[in-house]
Amino acid sequence: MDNSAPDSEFERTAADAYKRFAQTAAKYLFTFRRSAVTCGVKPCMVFLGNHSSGKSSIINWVLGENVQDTGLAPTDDGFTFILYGDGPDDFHGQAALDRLPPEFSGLKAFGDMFVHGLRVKFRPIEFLKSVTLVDSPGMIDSAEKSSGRDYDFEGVVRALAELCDMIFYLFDPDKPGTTGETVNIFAKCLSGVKFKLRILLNKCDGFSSMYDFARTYGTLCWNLASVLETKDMPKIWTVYSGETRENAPGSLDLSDFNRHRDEFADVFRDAPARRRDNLVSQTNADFRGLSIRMRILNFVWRRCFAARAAAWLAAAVLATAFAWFSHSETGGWTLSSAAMAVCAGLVASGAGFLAALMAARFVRTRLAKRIDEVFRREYRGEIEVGAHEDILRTWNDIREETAKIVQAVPLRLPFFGGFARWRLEKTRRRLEAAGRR
Ligand SMILES: Nc1nc2c(ncn2[C@@H]2O[C@H](COP(=O)(O)OP(=O)(O)OP(=O)(O)O)[C@@H](O)[C@H]2O)c(=O)[nH]1
Ligand SMILES: [Mg+2]
Repeated sequence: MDNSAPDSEFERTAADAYKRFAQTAAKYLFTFRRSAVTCGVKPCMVFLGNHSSGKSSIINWVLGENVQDTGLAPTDDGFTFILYGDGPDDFHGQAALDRLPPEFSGLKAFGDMFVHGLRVKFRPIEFLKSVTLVDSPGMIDSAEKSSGRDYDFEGVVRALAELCDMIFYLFDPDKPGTTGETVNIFAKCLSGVKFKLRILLNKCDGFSSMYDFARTYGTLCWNLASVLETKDMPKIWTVYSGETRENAPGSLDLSDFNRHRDEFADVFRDAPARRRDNLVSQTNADFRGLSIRMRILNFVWRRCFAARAAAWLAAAVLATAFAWFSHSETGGWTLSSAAMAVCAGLVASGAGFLAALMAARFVRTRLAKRIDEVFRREYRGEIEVGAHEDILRTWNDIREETAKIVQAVPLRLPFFGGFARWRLEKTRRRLEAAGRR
């Protein structure tokens, strides 16, 4: 099945960089948001929203064919990828996962229950030659019994939000942003990827009056304001799916909704450029994040090394002092004084070992508590010259995890960590340059 688009030089450079630095990332316990880049993969659009908000219907409308089932009751219970294929072919579960581009292979980590619900549909539809669509199960209020999911739904949404190039978030007039799960997803899963978000108020053909529409639109804006951190109101496309409707006598004029629908359909034309932009910004964020993590952990490692060395040195001095004392007290080496010196040496080296352990632990606890200070100290130069917006944002994303690692996880880092970071920086600059071309 042909699911490829023309390779770009940037994709190849990025794919190569991810492969080369996978081991380094593992050493520094850094998880890339995008574990791999598959060259030539099509832009991917995911549809999220309340149950019955019309996700599947709008996908069918975009495709011009009824690919997805629709209905009033919660219809989709798993995620469905719709890709281009020579003939109609449906796959479920593990077979579906195996047919996804390798970029999505990390989804396996969400467990069997997620994989069981996964579907891949191949359709010979021209539109799918340029994009891949993902339909999702509708979000349900957590107060309702049926909202209990047997896999980490928010985790899957977060992973898809990272991997996909555009996120369409649908609301319908019945539930304009009032569902608990919707609020959660906005607050937790979409932070950092809101630039990919497109908000749709669907089923606009159902409004009976302007008053009705204004109240719903107002409620949606009110609810969004509490979860979106931006000061500006994002654009909300007011759309509906299905055939273009004529204005019914005495009902709301639909012409503006028709215009918005056309604008929404145009968004897909821009998809390849969007994928490239997303890849560029994601790889930048990934490699910048790894570089910061390396610099901070290398610093901590150096400090621990120094503390351990100091503890051992103290133990050695102690052992020598004991030996010297027993030698001078007895006026020369006797069997008993030599035995005493050996015993003192052993005790001192045991104490040295313990002291080294404790010193390293003390240093790590102290540095974990002052992790921001460590960061500011290491990045003093960059912060002083003012080119620090991106660095600060990336640090904000990884600081909590970095502090936990500094505090608790054993560090087995290379002695010349600075060299590995130099190599990484070189690759990062090459990626930046390739992204600008
Ligand atoms: N009037 C109107 N009804 C719509 C529109 N879109 C969907 N519907 C209806 O809304 C109901 C739910 O539509 P679906 O497309 O199944 O919604 P969904 O978001 O995929 O639902 P789940 O898969 O259960 O989350 C169906 O009965 C559709 O006919 C629309 O634009 N206008
Ligand atoms: Mg559906």
